[in-house]
Amino acid sequence: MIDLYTWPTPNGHKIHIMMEETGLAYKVIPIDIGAGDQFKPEFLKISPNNKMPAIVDPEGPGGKPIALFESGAILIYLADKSGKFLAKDPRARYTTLQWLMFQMGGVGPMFGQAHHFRRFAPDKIPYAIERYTKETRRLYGVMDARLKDREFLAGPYTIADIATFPWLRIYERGGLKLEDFPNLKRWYDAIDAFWRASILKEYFGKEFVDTYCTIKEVEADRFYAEPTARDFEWYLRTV
Ligand SMILES: N[C@@H](CCC(=O)N[C@@H](CS)C(=O)NCC(=O)O)C(=O)O
Repeated sequence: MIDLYTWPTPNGHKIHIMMEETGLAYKVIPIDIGAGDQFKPEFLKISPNNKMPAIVDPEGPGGKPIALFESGAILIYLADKSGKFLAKDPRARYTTLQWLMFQMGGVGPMFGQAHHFRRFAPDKIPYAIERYTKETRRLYGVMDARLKDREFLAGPYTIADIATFPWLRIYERGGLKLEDFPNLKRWYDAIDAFWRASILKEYFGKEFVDTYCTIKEVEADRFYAEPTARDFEWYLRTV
């Protein structure tokens, strides 16, 4: 049983999706980043960068425990462990890793800054808003062009899509419209439909899905800034 240290943020959701899609056994250990759990010495031993998500797998390589932080590294590890969503064939594998790194180095940090300066910064700084909104729009364009002639970022559905999707779920924070990027929207809708219908719906029940996944909820910033009672209900169900 893998211990998953997490909180309902886009980086956390990457691993929630991966765990559910692979069917690996896991236990959630909430790291309430609003309350400062990420700075507790016991968590820093696992994640010295004081960020969630992180995992501890008691059955790591060589049958020995392994602790990992950084969602990209965790996704690669879980893909190798489960044999899913990351091909063994070198060409396909590197293509997936390339788009995973594109998410880790581009989409995550840049969207994060755009969301921060647009929605959360106490002062509205036009230079910062413009800079990160522009970069977010550019990254949308890169993905839209990539998805023009393939279903998913690396071809088949892989950890690159799993890493990217949670950041697109909150696209309204970036001040952009998915409708302006038709290939990206088609990709988003396909994963959204699958993720909601096949996994969350069955696993958590309709009420949870409807409340948790709607843009309305995201707009209210409840699922990120102030996890709801339902978020905690989810943890209780998964622990
Ligand atoms: N590159 C890291 C980023 C993780 C990250 O930024 N986590 C945030 C929440 S989404 C966090 O734990 N923040 C707490 C803090 O910085 O104190 C990853 O992908 O795992």
